[in-house]
Amino acid sequence: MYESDGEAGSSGIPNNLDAYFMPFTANRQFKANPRLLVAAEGMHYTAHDGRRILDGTAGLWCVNAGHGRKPIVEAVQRQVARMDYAPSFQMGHPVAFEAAAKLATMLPGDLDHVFFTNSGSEAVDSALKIALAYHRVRGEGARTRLIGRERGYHGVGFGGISVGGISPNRKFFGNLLPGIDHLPHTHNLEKNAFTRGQPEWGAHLADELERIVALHDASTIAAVIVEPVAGSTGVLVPPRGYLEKLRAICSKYGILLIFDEVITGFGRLGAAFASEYFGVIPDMITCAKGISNGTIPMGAVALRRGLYDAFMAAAPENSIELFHGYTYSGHPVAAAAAIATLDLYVKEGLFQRAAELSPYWEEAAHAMRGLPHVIDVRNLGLVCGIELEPIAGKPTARAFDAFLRCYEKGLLIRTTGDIIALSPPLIVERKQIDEIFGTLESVLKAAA
Ligand code: PXG
Repeated sequence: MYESDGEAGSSGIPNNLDAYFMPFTANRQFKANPRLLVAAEGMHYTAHDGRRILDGTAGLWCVNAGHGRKPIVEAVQRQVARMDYAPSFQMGHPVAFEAAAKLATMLPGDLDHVFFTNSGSEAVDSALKIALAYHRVRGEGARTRLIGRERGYHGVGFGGISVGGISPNRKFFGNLLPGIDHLPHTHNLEKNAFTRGQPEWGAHLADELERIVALHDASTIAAVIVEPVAGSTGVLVPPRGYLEKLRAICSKYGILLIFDEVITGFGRLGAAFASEYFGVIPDMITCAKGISNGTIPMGAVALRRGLYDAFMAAAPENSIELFHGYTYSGHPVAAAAAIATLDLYVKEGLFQRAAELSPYWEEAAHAMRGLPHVIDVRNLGLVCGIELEPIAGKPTARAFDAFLRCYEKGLLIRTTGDIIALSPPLIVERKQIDEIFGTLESVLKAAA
């Protein structure tokens, strides 16, 4: 049972749940029946009532090396004791430089410069700003349009929700950024349901970018941003050839291509980045989550060398090249966590491990086909989406019910709409894969 600092009642639940306005949560429903996690180790959480919960989602897609990993915990402890904080404007500290250099060795192609943020949302807004500023410093300041995609999730900053394609994340928040357009999403159950890996149908949807360019003219477009595999809206795997086409069209028109790899980075697909997995090199990569294994908040924008060089070439040596940054850019404790995390990924070969496990994962996921209300299963690397037929008039209810039942049975899954998303830590064992899908199977059968 969880021992609190005196604020919790005998149930292990804090006496006051009211003050905390919870993010992306049905606050009143949650507070009426709270689900609290109080400890974590390896593949498991401990719930407030003492139950062990198998983590089928790596937290929120971030704890790729598993929970409570000693080398990361100790690196954080050492760093916070040695130096808690140092300013990052016109000052520096060694740990941030080391973290950037280490990350650069992991990045594909000539993406070898790194700008640090504290989250994926900040990474996205930073990348969009860098894109605008890059064109401006090169004398193409008319390139101000940003192109996102329907069903894209790029965090919750104004830039991210503007290029994002999720209606509820946009409609409450006014006018958003001007000068945005969207590619169509690639999800199509009629053509692609139950595809293993990348679907054959849909590469032509990238040609919509040609239509958008024809409408606005390339000279007004700064960047295209997409998730290589869309995570939050339910694991949408790119059709074969789709990302290659986007790359070719962007190159043809001098438009920057940004891959938002907040979820796909750090081994989720069985390679360091999706960019490496698909063999398509963008101009910038945004990442976060797995960069520090979720221990300390951190995000980053990786840039190709030419972009960094353009900023350096455009301004006199004593002037600031990019008027952007955060108090906590390259925070020493986050940077220490990142260094230890990246070392651990390499030492344990976790990306390779994900690649080796992915056929087993694929089999286990597709065994869900035929269960009640399952209308699609899709997968890549160590991620899968299982789409359920919505209950008429009650969208999201069926998947949320499965989430609650799984939690009761000691399994954490994630749902979005009526889609179940699974993305375990990369240390997952085969028997735990069996347990994840075994529990899910029993829940889907029981709910039928
Ligand atoms: N881009 C992508 C592709 C993401 O998936 C963000 C940006 C924003 O990152 P921050 O660190 O600002 O949250 C994300 C975040 C889910 C879920 O269950 C996904 C995210 C966050 C929380 C829940 O789908 N992705």
